[in-house]
Amino acid sequence: MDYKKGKYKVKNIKLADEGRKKIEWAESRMPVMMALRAKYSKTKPLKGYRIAGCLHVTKETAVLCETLVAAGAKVSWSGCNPLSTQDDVAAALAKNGLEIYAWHGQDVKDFYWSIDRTLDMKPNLTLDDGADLIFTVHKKYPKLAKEIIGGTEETTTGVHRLRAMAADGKLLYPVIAVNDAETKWDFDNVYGTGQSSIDGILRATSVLLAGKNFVVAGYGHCGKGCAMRAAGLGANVIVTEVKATAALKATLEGHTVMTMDEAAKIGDIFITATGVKDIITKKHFEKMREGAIVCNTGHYDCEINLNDLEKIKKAKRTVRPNNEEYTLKNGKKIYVLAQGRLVNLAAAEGHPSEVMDMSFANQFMSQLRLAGYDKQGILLEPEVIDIPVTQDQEIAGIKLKTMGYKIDKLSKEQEVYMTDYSSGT
Ligand code: 3DD
Repeated sequence: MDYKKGKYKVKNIKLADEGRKKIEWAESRMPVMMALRAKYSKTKPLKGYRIAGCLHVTKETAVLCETLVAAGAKVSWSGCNPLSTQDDVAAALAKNGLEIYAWHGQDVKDFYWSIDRTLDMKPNLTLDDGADLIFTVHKKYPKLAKEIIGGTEETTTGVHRLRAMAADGKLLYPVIAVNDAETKWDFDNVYGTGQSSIDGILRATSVLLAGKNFVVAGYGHCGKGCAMRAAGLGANVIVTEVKATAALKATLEGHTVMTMDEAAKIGDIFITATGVKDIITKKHFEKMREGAIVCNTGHYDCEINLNDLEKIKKAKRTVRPNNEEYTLKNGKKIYVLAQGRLVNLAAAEGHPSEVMDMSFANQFMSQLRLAGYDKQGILLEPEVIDIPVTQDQEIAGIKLKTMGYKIDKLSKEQEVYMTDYSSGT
């Protein structure tokens, strides 16, 4: 398609060549996705399907988008966070004919305008990260929801919201919980978030982590990854939690556990990874040390209460890209990264390609699964659906193979033994 006639709105189409080099870099590190693209570009099982996507526009997402198109789908895309779009990647996608509405630094109006544009093509499949697209369909286009076969959801926060909606009987079409796939949750959320969040902090501050008191709020998969990688760089990791078992796991990993009220007094760097609002508020800011750095790696920007900070500041200025210095009335300076939005995608490039390879293989295969049900005339209940266990093993198997690893196989006798409850010691 001649991009001059194409439907898109990006920051600057001239950035396309730079973006294309980043996408090629990602392709060379996403062997599972490229294997799926090679396989399904021949049979085009998504021909006739229209996918509206709302997911961070990164070099890895570009590989997902172009693989969906290669498999025959018509795709229209928006970013799922106002600060996470990589403008050169968006330009490269537009120049290659993808319908895309995404640019870095959108305001909330732009953000929802972009989602609306992706719905102009009347999708029959949706692909979300944080469920803003599916909620827009439910709120503004309930009639369109009736035409939608199903959707997929990338992130923990989004799956939580959708499960609550389904429990309320409000979900209008089935959604596959991509986040809950073992080959997403146990890899992307832990190893991806761990590395990319540190990446964002270092790009925005270039501080030494060794010896610093590094406070992680939330010890779920994401918090665990951040704690692990900060400890690896020599930081003293402090974990705050509300769930006893999670806090206990943190102590057994060698991290210190305390309340945020206590951690606020001694922390040098704070990162929130809870999915809950108001984790760091006025009373915490007022206790913080001079020069404390505060950031978030949760999906929404609700975890650090910036309204509270505005109330107790006497000055604010941007000191580095994605790094705002707040001078408080008590004279101390606090540094907030990426305006409290997810620091890994707003101040860096998100998770590395190698780990997104598996997350997006789950997205791609889940879209194929929904199209497959449709072709068989199977109407699914409007609920949240899990990934089949076999899919996790299949994706992990392809990944291992591309890394040159071989694993053992159970013999027939061993398989029998596994299910034979009669044999004991
Ligand atoms: N996310 C993290 N890194 C990403 C990347 N490089 N491209 C696209 C999306 C990316 C966020 C989500 O994949 C997922 O980790 C989440 O749970 O939000």
